Amino acid sequence: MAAVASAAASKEKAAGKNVKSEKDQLAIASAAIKGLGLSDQDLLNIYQKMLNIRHFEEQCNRAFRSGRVGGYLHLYIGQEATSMGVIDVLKKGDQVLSSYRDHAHCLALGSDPGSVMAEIMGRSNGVSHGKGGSMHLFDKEHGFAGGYGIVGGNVPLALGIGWALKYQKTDNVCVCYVGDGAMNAGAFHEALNMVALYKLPVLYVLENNLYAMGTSIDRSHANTNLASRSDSYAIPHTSVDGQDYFAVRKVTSEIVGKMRTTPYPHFLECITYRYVGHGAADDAKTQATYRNQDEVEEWRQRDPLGVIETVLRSRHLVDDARVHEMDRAGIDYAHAAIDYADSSPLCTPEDLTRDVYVV
Ligand SMILES: Cc1ncc(C[n+]2csc(CCOP(=O)(O)OP(=O)(O)O)c2C)c(N)n1
Repeated sequence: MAAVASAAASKEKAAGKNVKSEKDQLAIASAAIKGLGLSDQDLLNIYQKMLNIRHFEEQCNRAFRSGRVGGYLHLYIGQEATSMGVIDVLKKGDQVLSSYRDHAHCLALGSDPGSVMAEIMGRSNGVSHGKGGSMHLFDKEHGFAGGYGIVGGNVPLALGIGWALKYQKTDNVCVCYVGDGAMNAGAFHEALNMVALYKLPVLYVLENNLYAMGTSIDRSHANTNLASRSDSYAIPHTSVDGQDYFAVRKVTSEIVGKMRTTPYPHFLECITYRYVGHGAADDAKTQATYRNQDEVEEWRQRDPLGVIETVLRSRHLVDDARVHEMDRAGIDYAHAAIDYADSSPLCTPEDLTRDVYVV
């Protein structure tokens, strides 16, 4: 319990950056919506997409609990605005890398939900042909350069992709998602130095959910102003409320717009929270050793879905019945993915050795 108490200061500080009155929240959203030129239909589509991703994750959890998902499963529930808000700015040819908490990034890019679920359940028609599972989704067609199980392992890979994009004289960018835990890996610092030295178009997106497994940021970072750590490598940084899709999208649109004309890295910190355990096997008892339920409930008040719903209601685009209908459509989306995966063939021993080497 001492650990929970000692972690409180930094966590409150980080969370406090996200606390706004409903009036302020709506004003921020209105300015972003106007600046981004989003129509009413766009707003409804964004809400539906986020509901789909949320229900997809809920169904993954059920599949895991019924023994249909082998290996690890890390859910993304609570962090949806950080994947969608960035990815919705991207265009064809841009590349995205994630960590092991990667389902939402792949889905936000437009991967087929059935094929993503099939991968998570080890089926041969999954996006990585059943060889990767939950942590190693990959979808070249949609610009998803992979989820990675090695913490920080994707950071130098983004440097390589950024180099290729610049060498090929494209105006594309590479987005690399990292967790706060990844920032203390050596490879993170080597890569950040080189990415700035070579002026590469790489956007590192820190999903600061305040914990790496059960370790709070102030127990693992000497400097808990995490974004400022990119100063050491002359990389500009921005911090944003990671629960607010509109705020994330607006700031990303500005950063990526500049990056396309003048390649240079940027470090974007999204302050967010996961409502569920680190992994699906991280139960309530384990979580109680590092955070208390009041904290989780506080963050739930700022659920990214709730933030969008408030905007939609204020514009009279939805009422209770419409919200219910859209939620139902999200459940159907997730069930269809599960049904597809359940009826798909399991990865065979032959599948495991196919496509391993390319000559
Ligand atoms: C190199 C390496 N060391 C340790 C681990 C074990 N591990 C898995 S997840 C994790 C915590 C990472 O936390 P963070 O980067 O904040 O991401 P989050 O889980 O919050 O999304 C650790 C230490 C690993 N996968 N890779």
